[in-house]
Amino acid sequence: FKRDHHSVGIIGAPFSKGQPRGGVEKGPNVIRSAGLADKLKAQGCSVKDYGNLCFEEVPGDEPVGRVKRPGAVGSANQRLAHAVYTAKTEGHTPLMLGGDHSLAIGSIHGHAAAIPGDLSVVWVDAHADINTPLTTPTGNVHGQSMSYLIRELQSKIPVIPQFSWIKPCVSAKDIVYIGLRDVDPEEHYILKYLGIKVFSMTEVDGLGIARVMEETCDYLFSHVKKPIHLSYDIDAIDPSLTPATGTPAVGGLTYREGVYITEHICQTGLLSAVDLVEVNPQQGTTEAQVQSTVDIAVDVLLGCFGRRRAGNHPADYCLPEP
Ligand code: Z70
Ligand code: MN
Ligand code: MN
Ligand code: MN
Repeated sequence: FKRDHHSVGIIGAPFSKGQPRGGVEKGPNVIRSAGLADKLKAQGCSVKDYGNLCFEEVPGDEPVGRVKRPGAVGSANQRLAHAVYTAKTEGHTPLMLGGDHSLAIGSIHGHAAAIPGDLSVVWVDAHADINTPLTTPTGNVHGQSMSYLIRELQSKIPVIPQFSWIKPCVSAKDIVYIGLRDVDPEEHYILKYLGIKVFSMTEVDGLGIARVMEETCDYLFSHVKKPIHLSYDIDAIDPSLTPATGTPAVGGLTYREGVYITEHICQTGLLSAVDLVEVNPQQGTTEAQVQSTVDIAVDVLLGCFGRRRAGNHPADYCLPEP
């Protein structure tokens, strides 16, 4: 068991055009306002905040086929990929604060470019976000992110000029999903067709979260131990706890399951980059709903970077003597 002290590189990605609801672009600042950086420092991390990325307006951004806002989504993700690449190259563990989940395209792309070999992806979400541009029922790119990144799926992806910079960089065998409960039929077919490892809420119920995480790591480590990209959609957690999100789905992870996932991945010592996405303060009905969502997002991130519920103390702590 290892718990190295990360240097966290925070990258704010205030972007919402991978889905239709406004407000998710406020995610980075509300998560910062909950004291994320100070809390990370208090548990022994060093923190570099790269600030928020600026995304360009793309006039006349008409759909390509079903895919909505291809210009804005393509450009934002290209900028994010560069930012994640830079943070990683400068020795930090990139922490991308979204924004919507289309941003995983740029985040994973930049991460993959910055490391010598392949990475693995742990995708914690109510949704699989693996529709292709030809299967998407909505055209929203946040429901398609993984399809652009998986090597084995590329023959099924039509050309989208604004996405031509994206090079598929993840193998289907290096992906684990946790928390799924709202999967389109075409997505379910893709997951089976590619043989992707899935721990849906049914497996979380049947095995318990401890066995799910053990099996996740056994599966990912069965060949070489690759750096882990954790892409965490806050809607994986039950909407009674994290209601301020765009597409809440009942029957989600408990607070304890949601945090256990991060504690377990942290102690592998392989966590190499993190996304926390889909916190939308405009989707909460009350201030308390927003606060609960943001506080839980922060606890998820503290778990990623070393917080343990049993308590923590500095490695060099000495008891005061009278
Ligand atoms: C739906 C689609 C969705 C969130 C993805 C997914 C919808 N299958 N919602 N992520 N938060 O539009 O492709
Ligand atoms: Mn998602
Ligand atoms: Mn690489
Ligand atoms: Mn989701």
